[in-house]
Order: sequence, then structure tokens, then C-alpha cells
Amino acid sequence: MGEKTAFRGGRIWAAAAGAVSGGVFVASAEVTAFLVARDASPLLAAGSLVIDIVPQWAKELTIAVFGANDKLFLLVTLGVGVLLVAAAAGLLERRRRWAGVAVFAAAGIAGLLATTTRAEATAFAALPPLVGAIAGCLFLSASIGALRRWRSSAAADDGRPGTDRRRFLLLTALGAVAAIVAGTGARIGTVATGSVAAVRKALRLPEPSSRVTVPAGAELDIPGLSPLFTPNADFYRVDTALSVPSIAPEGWRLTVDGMVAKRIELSFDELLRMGLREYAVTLTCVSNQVGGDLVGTARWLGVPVREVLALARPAQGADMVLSRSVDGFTAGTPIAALTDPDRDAILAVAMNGEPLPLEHGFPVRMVVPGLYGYVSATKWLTRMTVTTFAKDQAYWTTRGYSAQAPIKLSSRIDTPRIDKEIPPGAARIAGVAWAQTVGIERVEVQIDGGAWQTATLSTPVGEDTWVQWFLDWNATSGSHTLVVRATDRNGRMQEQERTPIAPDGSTGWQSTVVRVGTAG
Ligand SMILES: Nc1nc2c(c(=O)[nH]1)N[C@H]1C(S)=C(S)[C@@H](COP(=O)(O)O)O[C@H]1N2
Ligand SMILES: [Mo]
Repeated sequence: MGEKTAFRGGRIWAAAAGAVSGGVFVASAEVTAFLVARDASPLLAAGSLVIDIVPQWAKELTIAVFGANDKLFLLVTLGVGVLLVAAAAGLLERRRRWAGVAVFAAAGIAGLLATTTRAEATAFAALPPLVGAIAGCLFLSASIGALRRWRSSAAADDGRPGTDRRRFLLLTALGAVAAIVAGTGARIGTVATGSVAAVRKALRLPEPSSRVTVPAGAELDIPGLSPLFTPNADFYRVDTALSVPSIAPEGWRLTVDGMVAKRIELSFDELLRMGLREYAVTLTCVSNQVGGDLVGTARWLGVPVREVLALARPAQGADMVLSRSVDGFTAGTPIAALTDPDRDAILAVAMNGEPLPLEHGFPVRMVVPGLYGYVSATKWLTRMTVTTFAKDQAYWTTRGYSAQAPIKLSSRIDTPRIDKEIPPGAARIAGVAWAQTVGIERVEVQIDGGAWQTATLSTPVGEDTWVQWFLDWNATSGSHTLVVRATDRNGRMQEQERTPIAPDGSTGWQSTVVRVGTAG
């Protein structure tokens, strides 16, 4: 009979089991977020939602009362709210099976909406709330089930209440400990390893002291023609990185060492304080085939490399800077190209108006007009060693490519395309041409082996950017061969002879075939 009165406080136990289940829910979501989607914690997503929807006066009041701890206050409030709702779900579940589980399922759906509707959400963002809800529901159902068994065995007084009581208490205690340990562990892990994507998104760069002026007529409006500035999403990407390095600006350091009077180290903020300027530069890959698309133009914000090198004072006799990426890639750039006051070699931090995309070298990369990427454009830059070509070899130099590799002047036909028939009549042949550091003087097009016709050029932004060109043509039905060639401002014509990309870039005039349909 004594055992019968031992079952007391059924409501409190149910509330406790509910609260622990809530903890299991949140902790499982945090662990999943840590593993697959660092910025898809349902708790934080709910927090952001609250920040977005609470009225301004409430925000100001919170900041007035809690100061810089306002976010902590929000999270603690949210945490307490979650525990209260979960405790209520425990009570509901005790009264009616599935009633509490339904509350958890609803919370899971709310979490799903919160994590998946954010602008930067990936498909993985659905996992943390899903896994959390499933784990929470299972735990709630199991613990309230154990509580029920304890109660009924106490009522029946069949000698098992002691065991059932221990089972319930053990389950609840284990759940609580596991939730606290795994939940805080995952949260700390997520914060410590930070989502660099989120840091990048929140990063505000200082205004540059100068901007690129884009003259009237720099951009032609012709369907099928490459835009003057290549959108970041369309910009070609070439690197040896299996997974994109993720470096937070806070932890970033640039070391300048080697043949220098003074070895220096710069933080990201120190680099920014040197003053940003904007440059328009066309980047080109040595692997670009004639007519290929491993070339693109962007507006970059950066600091001249020569100003950074000047801080370290390179020694006489040095003729190369070996730049190194965090992933081990290296490029060897002639020091003359980096210190030349007439060439805007920069350490770039932004691309087309936003911090460098992670794939394009966040937080800092090199951009050197006129040199192929593999000898100059080191992404995820971390070190510049002043040295000599005789002493050091860069990544691609030991793999069959030249140590020195200026970009070869080239031209490309963008439209009409070889794979798309056009109607007969007035047509526009258009494309781009580049001769970085020199500029394009003339682009000529030859149709079906006839006379070379001079194309109209867009107004150049500068000698480091490509120009667009077009030629009007009266297309007649049938197949036609188009050939393009460019001449730079030094009077040098693009080489006609075809050579492969190795060891220092392809040459040759692009030739393409256009099919023109019949009228009507
Ligand atoms: N860290 C690193 N930087 C790198 C490379 C690389 O493999 N690793 N490739 C280079 C090459 S070959 C080119 S053409 C350019 C391409 O820059 P993008 O991917 O931003 O277009 O980056 C250069 N910088
Ligand atoms: Mo490249």
C-alpha cells in the first residue's frame, strides 16, 4: 500500500518530461545544424524572426535595459519560452496521447518555415528542424509513456512501480544531460567555426576613395553579347581547391617576407585602413581556348600591391613575389609588375560591389592586369614571399607551364552562336576583345574568306578591360564562316597561328560557322 502513495506529482513529472523533450528537440536541431547547415539553427532562425517582427520601441527598450547583451536576453527569453511550451506539451501528452506530440510537430513546421525561407538558405536548412522535431516527438512520447507505466503500476500495486519509476527518472535525467551537453557543445562549435558565408554577408567594407568611371558607350546593348561586367554568379572559376577555403576576415593575416628589409604582417582591418580604390580589370585564364569563356571582367576594390610591398622594402636583386594561398597554391609574379606605378596590381577584397565571393578568394586575393591568373591572381591569399625566379617555382611552373605568362591579346565572337540558326536579313555579329595593359585598337571580321571588315568598338573603360565590338551584316540563307582578329594599341595583331594553352596560353584567330535559315 505504501507504494501506491509513492506516485505523486504526476503533473510536475509530465511537465519536466516535456521540458526535457523540448531540450532534446533543440539540441538535436543544433547538432544537425552544426553538422550540415551552420546557419540553419531553428532557435536562431526563430530569434531572427522575432528581431524582424518585434516593434521598434520594444527593441529600443531591450537595448536600453540590456545594452550589448540584448541578443543574449533574446536567446534566454526564447530558451525559457521553448521550455515552457515544451512543459505544456508534456502536460497535454500526459492527458491525451499524441496531443503533446502534435505541439512538437507544429513547432517543427514553424522551425522549418523559419530556416528555409531565409534568402541564403540551402536545401540542408530543412534538416535541423526536421531532425529536432522527430527526436523531440520520439522522446516526448517515450518519456510520457514511461510516466504512464509508472503511474499504472503504482495504481495496480503489482510490485513493479519501483522499476518503472527508476526507468522514467533515468530516461528523463539522461535526456536532460544529453540535451545540455550536445546542445551547448554544438552551439559552441557552430559559433567557434562560424559560418564564413554569414560573416561575409554581414561584412561592410569602407567606401573606396575612387571609383571607376564608366564612359558613355562603354556597354553595347546587343542580345547574346557578353555584358561589360561579368556578374559574379557567371564569372568563370578556376582553382585547385577541392573544397572552398573558408577564412574569416578576423583571423586573416597577410605575411610579407623573404628578401625584405622588414618582415611584415597585416590584418584585414590594417589592409582596409590603407585605403580602398576601385579598378576595372579583365581576368583571363591561361587555359582559355580560342573562343573560350575562361575570361571575365569585374570591378574590384583593393589596395595597390606596391604600397603593401613598400612597407616591407624588398631587397635589390629580388625579381619575383611568390604569393601563397591558404590551400597551398602558389603563383610567381614578376616583382616589376607588382611595383610598376603604371600597372594597377592590387590586393582585392571586393568584386562587383560585394565582398569577394568565397569561390573567388574571400577575404583577399591578388589581381594583376595583364598576367594570366595562374601567375598572378592568388585567391585566399595569405603570404607574399619576395624572392627570385631562379630560387623559387610556383604551383603551375612545376607542371608544364611557363614561369612568366603575360596575357595574349585575343578576340571572341559571342553572337551569332554556332549552335543556333538565325533568320536571313539584318544581323549583328558581336563579341569581346582584350589586350590588358595595352588596350584594343581594332577588331576585324572576315565573312566567307572575303575582305576584312572593321568592327565598331565600345568605348573602353580602360586598357585593363576588354572592349565589346559589333559588325552589322546582311545575312543570306546558308552556312557562313566568320573569323575575328584584333589589333592592340601598340599595333600588334593577334597571332593567326593556333597554339595550345600550354605552356603559356593559346593563340589563333577564332573561326565559327553560322547557319542562316530561309526567309518565311
Ligand atoms: N588559391 C588559388 N588561387 C588561384 C588559383 C588556384 O588554383 N588556387 N587559380 C588561379 C587561376 S589559374 C586563375 S585563372 C584565377 C581564376 O580566378 P577566378 O576563379 O576568380 O576566376 O585564379 C588564380 N588563383
Ligand atoms: Mo588559370
